[in-house]
Amino acid sequence: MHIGIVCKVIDNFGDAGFSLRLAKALVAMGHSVDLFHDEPTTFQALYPRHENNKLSLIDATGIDFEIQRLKTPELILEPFGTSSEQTKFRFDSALKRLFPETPWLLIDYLSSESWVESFHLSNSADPSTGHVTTFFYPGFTDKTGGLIHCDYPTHLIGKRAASDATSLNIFVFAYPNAPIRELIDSCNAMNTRGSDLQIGLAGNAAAPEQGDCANAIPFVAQSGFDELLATYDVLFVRGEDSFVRAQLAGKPFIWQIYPTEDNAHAEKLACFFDLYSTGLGADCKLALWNCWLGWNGIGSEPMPDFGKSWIALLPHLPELQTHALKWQSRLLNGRELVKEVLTWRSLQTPTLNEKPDL
Ligand code: TRH
Repeated sequence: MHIGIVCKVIDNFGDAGFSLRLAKALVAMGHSVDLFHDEPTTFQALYPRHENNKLSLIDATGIDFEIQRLKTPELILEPFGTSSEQTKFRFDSALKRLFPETPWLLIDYLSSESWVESFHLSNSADPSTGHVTTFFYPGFTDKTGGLIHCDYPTHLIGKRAASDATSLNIFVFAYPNAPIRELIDSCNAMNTRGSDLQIGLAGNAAAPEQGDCANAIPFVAQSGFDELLATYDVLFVRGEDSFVRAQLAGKPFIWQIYPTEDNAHAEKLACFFDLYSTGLGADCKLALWNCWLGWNGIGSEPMPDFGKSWIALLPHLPELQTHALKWQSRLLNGRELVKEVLTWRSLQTPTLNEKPDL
């Protein structure tokens, strides 16, 4: 099947990262994909080499859709539904005009809030054009669209952290407002007392200072990201895609959620934590939650020193590691997003637009 993916990059790496992962997984299943995007620099960083002829990355800002000869897609996927005025180039509109009969699936943000189950696979018709969009919700339960995990490298599954009790490699991929300095300072202090904590700072984190137990990690292509995470013992991740990959890695992790202006992210963080932490002992759960809150800057001012929450978490890492492997197995045996998308498409016959009841 030939599939179109519409990716409008709002910021950072997540919009492009998710779209690319989806495209590569579809191609690995034998489909061909045109991935239309508006941010060549970001895609260049994530996908520096042309790895497969069946995947075309198309800079939609540089083409005229009316004259371009495009192969008709049998399915169009629009991750994150950024077709609003947020983005400058409305190439989603051009594709809707060119291919009005193609089933269109809008893949929304990942959330563990309970409402996503009832909205998953609901339809909406544009009153002015009649174009039908179906809303697909990724998630952690069997009533959602699941997560992309078909691409997780099998040789990395079930790997335990290599380090002993005093040595720990910590991966940090965070937004600039995270208390990174407090994390580094507390690790520096632990090391003076005989520990061996080392921090790898990914993304555009500020450069470490002299004497810090931290170093900057060069950006790796997305195809090397899982391998990179696998070399660390604890993962600080953010947004959506690295958050999911940390869970698939089966490691203890601290999630910095993408902050929204309406503060809805605090509720989302708590919903996921409730789900994830089920089965942890009370002390471990509290220590982890304190770290998540502090790392996200959520709570009443003045915020407690993050370094203290972090140090309080360290004795719980063995329990968290065992828990993380159980969670990894639960996800890998749970719903797989790419398969769910294809199953949905196989049920759209002839197409949604031709269905008389819509
Ligand atoms: O970069 P993110 O914060 O992305 C986002 C965006 O803010 C976006 O608007 C929002 O929609 C989303 O979060 C929820 O974090 P995320 O989602 O983890 O994406 C990062 C991607 O970058 C992911 O695919 C992994 C990849 N990556 C690499 O391939 N190599 C690297 O070295 C690093 C650090 C990341």
